[in-house]
Amino acid sequence: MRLIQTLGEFIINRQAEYPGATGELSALFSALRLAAKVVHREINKAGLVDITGAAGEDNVQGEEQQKLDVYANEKFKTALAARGVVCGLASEEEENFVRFEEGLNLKAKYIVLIDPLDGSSNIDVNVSVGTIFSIYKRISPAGTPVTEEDFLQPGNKQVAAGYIVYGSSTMMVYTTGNGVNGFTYDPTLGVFCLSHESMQLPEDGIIYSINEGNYVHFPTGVKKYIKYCQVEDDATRRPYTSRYIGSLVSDFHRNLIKGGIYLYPTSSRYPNGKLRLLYECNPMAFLAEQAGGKAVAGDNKRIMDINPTELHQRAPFFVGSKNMVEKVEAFLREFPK
Ligand code: AHM
Ligand code: MG
Repeated sequence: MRLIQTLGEFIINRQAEYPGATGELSALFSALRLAAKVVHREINKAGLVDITGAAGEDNVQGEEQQKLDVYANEKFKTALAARGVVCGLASEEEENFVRFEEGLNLKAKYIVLIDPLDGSSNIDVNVSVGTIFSIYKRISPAGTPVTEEDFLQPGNKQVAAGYIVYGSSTMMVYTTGNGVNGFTYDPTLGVFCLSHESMQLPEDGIIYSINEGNYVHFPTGVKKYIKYCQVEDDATRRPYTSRYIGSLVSDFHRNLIKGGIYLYPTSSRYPNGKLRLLYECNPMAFLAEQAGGKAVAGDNKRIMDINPTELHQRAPFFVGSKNMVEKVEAFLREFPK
């Protein structure tokens, strides 16, 4: 019988490979997976909330039901603040970064950037959503309050990044810069189990994911690429398949496993792109690169080399199979306007 390896065991085993590791990152991951389980539980009964509400009851926590993205934000924030290993957090749900200064937190070295519930507009229709996280070491000295500078670091400084996808099963996929591993949640045991070891993004794929409804607003290079995807050519397995969930985590996850490309370019509606650099693009870029893929904001513009200037900064985003991303870059190079 093959033994199950839980996420907790996997992290402890890996930690042994890093002499001098203090266990702080392991504690941080333990907070992430606890919050993930709570959010998983809540999302799984999202459709029931109105029913219990109609009976005049509060939800199971005895609280007034909150929007799930606010709920997820609170759960991750509370879990991360409780371990004494994180000194600050920035979230899509909060305008400013939050300082954790109680107890050991002030002296902690890690900061976390998070999108607690990405694609939350999909919840009402029972479509997968996700949590995205990105972890850095602070720049400011331990023992002092974190500053904005701690959060405005380029993606190439990430210590770890990952996501949780609340899909037909719930999974956590993460990297600490040493490959990408995926863990599927077994709700009967209450643990994440190693299910996808050393994930590799296929160099080529046949799936392209983009909100094609915005076609008229896209830059010419992107329009040309879309047309390229749709042309018949047996040698390159075209026309490709179009798949767009509208939930970055789910679209990325599918492409990671099957091979493909996700595109959110600039448009007249979103002149800088829609996705947020620090807690959407950078963590996905880190995962993509660690799995052998590529992530750029345009031709020859590596996402992880962008120096951020704002917490909620947006960036155009092209991520996925290396050869597919390079093809888009070629079109953007040829049609720069
Ligand atoms: P959100 O963080 O407000 O949920 O927005 C991010 C989401 C991504 O998950 C998704 O890929 C994209 O926005 C979809 O945008 P659009 O509806 O414009 O295609
Ligand atoms: Mg988001």
